[in-house]
Amino acid sequence: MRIMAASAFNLKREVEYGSPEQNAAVREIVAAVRTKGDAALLEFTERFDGVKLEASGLKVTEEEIQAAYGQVDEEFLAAIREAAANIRAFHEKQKQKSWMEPAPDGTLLGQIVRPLRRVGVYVPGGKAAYPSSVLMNVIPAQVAGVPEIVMVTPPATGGRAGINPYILVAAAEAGVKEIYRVGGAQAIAALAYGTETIAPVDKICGPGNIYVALAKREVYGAVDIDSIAGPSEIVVLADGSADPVYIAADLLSQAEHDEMASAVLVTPSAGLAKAVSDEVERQLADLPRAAIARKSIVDYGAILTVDSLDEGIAVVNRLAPEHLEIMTADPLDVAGRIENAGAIFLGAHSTEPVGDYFAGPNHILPTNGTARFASALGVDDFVKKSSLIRYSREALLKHGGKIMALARREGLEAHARAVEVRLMKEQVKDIGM
Ligand code: HSO
Ligand code: ZN
Repeated sequence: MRIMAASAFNLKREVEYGSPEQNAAVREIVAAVRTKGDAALLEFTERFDGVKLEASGLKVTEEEIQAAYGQVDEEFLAAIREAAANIRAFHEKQKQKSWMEPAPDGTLLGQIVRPLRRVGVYVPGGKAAYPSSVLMNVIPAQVAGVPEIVMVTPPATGGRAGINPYILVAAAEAGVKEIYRVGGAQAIAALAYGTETIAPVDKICGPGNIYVALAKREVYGAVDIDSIAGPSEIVVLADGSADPVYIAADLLSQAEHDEMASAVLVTPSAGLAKAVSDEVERQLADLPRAAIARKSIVDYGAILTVDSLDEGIAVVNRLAPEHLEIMTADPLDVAGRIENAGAIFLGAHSTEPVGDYFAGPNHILPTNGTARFASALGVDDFVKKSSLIRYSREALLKHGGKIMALARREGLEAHARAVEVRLMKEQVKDIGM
């Protein structure tokens, strides 16, 4: 792994906006689904997934879900159940309450928090189909109180209409009752605009390939979407006391996600830098996904040397990583000085997979430096708020003049008069005429 001065490192990955051809293809698919509904879904499913379906085959049946339970092992089932319980418990703490505040003059102000009515979760097919991500998308929506959560996922390619049993079991365990066998841009269009079989949703979330990402951008506005995730990132901030074997393992755990993933160590210890570099090489040797991990390490990975822990903290804040692991003498103290990071893992035993799968916090996190302003997916992403305003007669008499003054300065006379008609009538009553 390259070892370099932190000042020389610049993690720049272009956000993918797709080629003009890809954009045009997506626009065409979305328009076709919007006008032709199920017929277009079936046509695209045959063309892109090589699977010929009837409209009645779009919905995954209860029997298929039960059959999926027969295909997964007990160890997986027990682990995913415990993970789901942890994720649920963590997100319960994020819930915001509606509130109302009356004032002595009869004014009442407040905010009503309500869940979105219907949410669609996209789950990619193939190798990137992660049961853990099903839980991370679905559970916050459920905790928010969303009554209808639907999932879409492409059928296995090459004529088999089946869906990965681990995905189906994760969905069922999370409580999803409505699953459709459709993927790609066509699935996003169906969720946004609805078809004969799939009712439209209010928000679409979940990761997907470039066509899915472009389709989400295309339908944004008609529905809400989550942020479009970039490749995974890990930064480890460690001093000379940290174990190089652990650090190398953790860097590789994220490098194996994607050739464009980024794994970075920041350290003031030259000894640790060298030891981790050697250890990464050693561990790469027998990693099943070594080809992907190696490319990620070579292209986007680095060991950054700094003069002090303080400089290391400044570097981390500049990188604003999706995941940060702190392996120093006092990790909690360092965490207090981190301004930008999606999730922070403290100490030698909090390896990132603990959070990816099990601890409870969400693993859908801001990437590509967006931790400067964005947060983990959570309950807030599945609620909306209505403001509540009640003015009493007394309050309007007291403040009406100020409101009229503001309205007239904006040249909005009808606004002023909506107040004025009330003031006139009420003042007339007061004088007793
Ligand atoms: N590290 C990924 C999440 C994940 N890891 C899913 C394993 N499965 C992005 O935070
Ligand atoms: Zn991961």
